[in-house]
Amino acid sequence: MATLTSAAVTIPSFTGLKAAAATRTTAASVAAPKAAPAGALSAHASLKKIGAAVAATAASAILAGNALAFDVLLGGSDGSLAFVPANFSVPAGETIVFKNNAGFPHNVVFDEDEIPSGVDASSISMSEEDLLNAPGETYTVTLKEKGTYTFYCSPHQGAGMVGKVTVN
Ligand SMILES: [Cu+2]
Repeated sequence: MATLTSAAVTIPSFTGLKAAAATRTTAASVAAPKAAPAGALSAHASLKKIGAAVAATAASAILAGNALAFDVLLGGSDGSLAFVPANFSVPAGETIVFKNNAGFPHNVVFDEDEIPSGVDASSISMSEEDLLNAPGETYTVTLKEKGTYTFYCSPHQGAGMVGKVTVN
């Protein structure tokens, strides 16, 4: 895994949605979506501003078989190379669904130096070479250890496509 420069970790508010989404997640591992704690649905409300993306977001949650998931768009609808939102919180165990939106290919790689100690970055990341190429493609991960995690899109890390999730 590459290490992020401090510059890359400074996450600009690409779309203004930044801290808009506050959800909760719980711990878990990678893999298949599982039932998340109730109340996570409120996360979807914060995506309202994205307009058309709302329907797509809901669809992805349904496809994942998990209505209680936190959705993150890969690529802003305005063309920005960013995670939307780029900075959010989830309760431990809540499923996070990263969905290809625009400007792909994208991927999701957690920085091994910027995640809670004891967590294996490779177990929660896509490989650097693995890319989501098609619109609507998703990558799902569930984080069980509390703490902050920094992640990036390897093709666009240099362009500032980095994000941070706080697991409470
Ligand atoms: Cu990207």
